[in-house]
Amino acid sequence: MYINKLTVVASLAILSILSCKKELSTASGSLVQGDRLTAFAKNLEAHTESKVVHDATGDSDSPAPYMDVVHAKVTEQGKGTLFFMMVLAGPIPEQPSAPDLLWIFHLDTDPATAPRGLYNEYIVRVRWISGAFVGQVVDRTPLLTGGAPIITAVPFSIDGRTVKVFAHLGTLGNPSSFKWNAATRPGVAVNYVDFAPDSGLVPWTR
Ligand SMILES: [Ca+2]
Repeated sequence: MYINKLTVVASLAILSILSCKKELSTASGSLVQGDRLTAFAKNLEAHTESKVVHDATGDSDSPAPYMDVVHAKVTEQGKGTLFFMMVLAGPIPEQPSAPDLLWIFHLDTDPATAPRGLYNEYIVRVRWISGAFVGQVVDRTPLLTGGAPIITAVPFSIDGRTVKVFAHLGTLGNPSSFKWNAATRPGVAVNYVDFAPDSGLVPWTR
């Protein structure tokens, strides 16, 4: 009985290490952190959490702490639903004074295409516009054939300094993998004020 249990545990550990090695080959090393385990285990944990990005506090071009990304994460939650989370340096006001604010995830689902010259085929975002918050997926792929982006409303939440958005993989073209970043900007026609990571994209694979 004990031997069987040990065998199972050992097998799981091997599977875990193999899985981590697989992720290591695609992950960008400096993007992830773990803080609870030994150095060796920390490395393993970092690989398994390769969809997490930590970003510096205070590096935003906006003085508003709620436009300063400090943490972002993309995980699959339930069958076919992606959970996007962004943590900011300060809480988002219930009624921001700015007319337009965006907390954005850019998704590059096809490295071979660049709708309107940009790398990202999809945008997942929470937007403060016209006096209300909305959660949206923006499908930019129609731009490749002269069409207009398709905007779909999706569930979202704001809890203090944490923004969450939920999107079905179907609204994102059912990708088996993609690369992403998180960003903030005070309006769609002005510069971004913060990116996480500062440069490059984070791989996500089912
Ligand atoms: Ca930041």
